[in-house]
Amino acid sequence: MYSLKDSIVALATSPGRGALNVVRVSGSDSLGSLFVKLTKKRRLPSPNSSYQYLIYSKKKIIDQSVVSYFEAPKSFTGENMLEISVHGGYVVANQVIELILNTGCRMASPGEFTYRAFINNKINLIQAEAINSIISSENTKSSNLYVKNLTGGLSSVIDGLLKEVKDLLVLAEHEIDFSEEEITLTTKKEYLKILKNIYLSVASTIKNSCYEEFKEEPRIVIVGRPNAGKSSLFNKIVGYEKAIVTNIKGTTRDVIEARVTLRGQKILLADTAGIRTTKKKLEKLGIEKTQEELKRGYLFIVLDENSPLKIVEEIKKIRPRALCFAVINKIDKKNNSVLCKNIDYKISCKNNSGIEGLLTGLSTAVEKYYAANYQSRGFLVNERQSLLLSSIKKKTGDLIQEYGDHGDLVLFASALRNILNDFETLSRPVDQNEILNEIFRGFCVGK
Ligand SMILES: Nc1nc2c(ncn2[C@@H]2O[C@H](COP(=O)(O)OP(=O)(O)OP(=O)(O)O)[C@@H](O)[C@H]2O)c(=O)[nH]1
Ligand SMILES: [Mg+2]
Repeated sequence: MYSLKDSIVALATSPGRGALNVVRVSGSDSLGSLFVKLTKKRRLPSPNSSYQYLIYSKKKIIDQSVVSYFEAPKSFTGENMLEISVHGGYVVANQVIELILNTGCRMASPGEFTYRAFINNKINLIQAEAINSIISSENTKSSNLYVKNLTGGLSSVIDGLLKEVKDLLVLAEHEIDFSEEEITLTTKKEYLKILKNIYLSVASTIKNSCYEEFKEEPRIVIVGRPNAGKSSLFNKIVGYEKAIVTNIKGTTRDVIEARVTLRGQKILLADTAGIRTTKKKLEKLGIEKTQEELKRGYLFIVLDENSPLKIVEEIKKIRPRALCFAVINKIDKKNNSVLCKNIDYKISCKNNSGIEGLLTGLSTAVEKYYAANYQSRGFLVNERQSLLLSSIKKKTGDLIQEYGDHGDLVLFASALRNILNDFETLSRPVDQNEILNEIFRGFCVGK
């Protein structure tokens, strides 16, 4: 794992053009000499403060920046830290990092700042994972739930349960060491009662967590007759000409997919082959694929120049509760504005009219999708956490059964130790380099 001896430096922001870049330094050493070298001031400012400084490379000013100084243990890593906000772009931050490297700091590896925060007991493993998940979150709902993991939610539940298991183990081990004459023994019934409560809490935490849903963004499928303008609309939403658009009917054959962020929410948009009866083999195959899409889409944008309602009916035959937007396209052509009964949106991909309204409708539907999947759940767990929680639930359930049968306290304590170990792996693994390696290496540099 990472060495904790050296001071480390890294760019905390994404490299490239932007207003600001933040260079982070963390170390157990005083960062005084480094600060003095960069700013030509006599000493570090008072802890937990931010001031504006000129930054020097030898005698040359290279930037005007804001430096925040955090003194251990009151910092993200629990060590002394400097956060230097320089102007954005490719040049200044690299110059500053270069200067810092020349003072004996080394470049941080991915996740090394968070690793130090973990080692210094500023956060537990669930919180460390939450930080990484927030950074890579692609929709507001999951991000909000991960913030809850970070600020206590899941980790306080796990830590609470961990303590209960530990207390129970201490009690059992204590009784194993003493005889009946020396202390009042806890009854088998009492042990089982405490263990059952732990089991129920784990079960309800699992029930109250979502994992699978997190991976799936809502699948929004554009369907309709050939030439309705499906690919044109698809390209509009995606933001570039991803799908081929021609005036030849049956242009699109394969299902074309794109992951798009629609007003802050991730969606998977699919363009399909136009539905019609045809003898052309390739087009037929494409239409079969469209039929498959009808079975799995969350929302269908049913597009037609005149009447999308017939296809809406066809979809409803297969999926009675499917969400369908009946959309008329090409309203720039005069004759299309007439037939408008039961139509949700009238648009023109050619002159952009009605597109914003359609996007608003879509984003409201997507909001509902995420709300249904996330709002009823309290926690969002990753695969590692999900597997461990299931294993704990199984082991606890088995132990209730087995101890109920044999009543042997030594066996009980040994199985309980195993459960405690799983809890610790979840939030604060002791000496499990492999797990830590895997988790922190998945971070970005500077975090
Ligand atoms: N006037 C007008 N033409 C449009 C509009 N939208 C698309 N078109 C044209 O309609 C033709 C078909 O567009 P596509 O986007 O390829 O239609 P499609 O539904 O994907 O067609 P297939 O893939 O063959 O099923 C093209 O010539 C487009 O330029 C519109 O809003 N107004
Ligand atoms: Mg097409």
